[in-house]
Amino acid sequence: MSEHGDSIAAIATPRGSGGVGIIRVSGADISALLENLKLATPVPRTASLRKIHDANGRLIDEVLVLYFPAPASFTGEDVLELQGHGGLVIMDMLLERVLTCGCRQARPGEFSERAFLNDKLDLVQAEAIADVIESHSRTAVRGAMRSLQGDFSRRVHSISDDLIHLRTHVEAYLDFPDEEIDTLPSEEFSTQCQSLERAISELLATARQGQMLRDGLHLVLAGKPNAGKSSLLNRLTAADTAIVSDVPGTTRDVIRERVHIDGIPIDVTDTAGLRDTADAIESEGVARARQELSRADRVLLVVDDADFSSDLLADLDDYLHAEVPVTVVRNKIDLTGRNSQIENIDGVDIVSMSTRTGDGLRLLTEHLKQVTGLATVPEGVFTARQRHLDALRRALVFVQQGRNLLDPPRPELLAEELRQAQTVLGEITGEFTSEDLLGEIFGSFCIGK
Ligand SMILES: Nc1nc2c(ncn2[C@@H]2O[C@H](COP(=O)(O)OP(=O)(O)OP(=O)(O)O)[C@@H](O)[C@H]2O)c(=O)[nH]1
Ligand SMILES: [Mg+2]
Repeated sequence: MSEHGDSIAAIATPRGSGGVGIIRVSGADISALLENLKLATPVPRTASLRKIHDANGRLIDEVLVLYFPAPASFTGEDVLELQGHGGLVIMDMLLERVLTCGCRQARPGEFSERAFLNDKLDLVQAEAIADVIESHSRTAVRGAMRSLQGDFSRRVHSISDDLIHLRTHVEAYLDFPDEEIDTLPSEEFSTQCQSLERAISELLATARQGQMLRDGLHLVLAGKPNAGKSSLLNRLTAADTAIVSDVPGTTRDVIRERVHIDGIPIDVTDTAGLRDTADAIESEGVARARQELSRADRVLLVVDDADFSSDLLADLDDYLHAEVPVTVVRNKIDLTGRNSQIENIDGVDIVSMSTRTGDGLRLLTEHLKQVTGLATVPEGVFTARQRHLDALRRALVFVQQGRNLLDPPRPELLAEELRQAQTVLGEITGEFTSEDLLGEIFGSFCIGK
């Protein structure tokens, strides 16, 4: 942690061979390190070519040195970057040399953690760094960059400011004797709470899209044996991912693949066909399928069009969870002669298609894009994480509960609910956070970040 201010070092570029490899160092004071490395203090923010020698004076590498003195650096401390030749061994030799000259190896995410602790970034922005690096689509990169630039944080702050304003107003009434409480402008408070609720709900909706953009839609393929689930997985991944055969009960293991549909990440999970079976292994497969069904964002219920009937759907109902939305796929229309189409019958989306010919596949993928809410990615969507959504939901509940305490007026309780709402919002940007949470967030970063 930064309160120690000790110097940390890590290889900041990926392990492997490349033109350039970078060693990053950060510390409250790196003058001792420079001295031990026999480097004259470099001109700040100017590249200079320097030789790095080992303890015996043998040349290790000639490197470009960049020096960012505190506080104008990424971490807010003195930062030194050594750009050497990007080879596995030479990078290890350089790092080892730096480590013996008064640094310790950085923990994963420790540079970003110091940047956060020194107020260079808030928590949302620090998380966005990881998201930018891990993004698998251009849309996700743009979303993560918006979070990194502070778009998400600004909206949290704006709600937080309104909350503080209302709190101050409400708290002004707390010291009033009971008889004067009648003067409490309950209606005005109620209106302000409602406008806060609206603002939080709107932010929640955008953040939900952002979370989908980052984590993807968790889609589970389910249905009777032989319906064509594995064939559909192979179509969606455009690869021979799962074994397909006309033997019912072919798939037993849960198979997960990530696909991108026009840049939208979708985690597709293929499962064992749902049926009662005496086969112990298949039965375990069905148990695992059930488990997957409970965790899905959406289920694609694949049925052989020849068997399609409302009875069949009712039959499978037992495996499904009321809160998980379902799209029915009437597969194998090449055999039944049905047209590919998408319909909504009694609120259930039904796609008719053939995984064999690919007819109707586009209807399905367009439908999946629609349900992610990312079909037309609105300008301004930013990446978000589950923990942000949880915090926004909790903040919303506190404000709603507060508003319910206005009739009869209980300003002290309202003030408490608003205080809690503000604390929860502060958890998003990191104004209020536990050591544990910070450890969890930064621990998931890679070393050198
Ligand atoms: N004609 C036709 N055959 C299909 C289609 N989709 C799948 N099949 C065939 O149906 C059989 C079963 O396909 P799978 O994809 O293995 O079915 P599954 O639902 O994964 O089956 P289990 O893993 O046993 O639960 C295979 O012989 C496929 O070639 C389709 O659209 N048209
Ligand atoms: Mg299968």
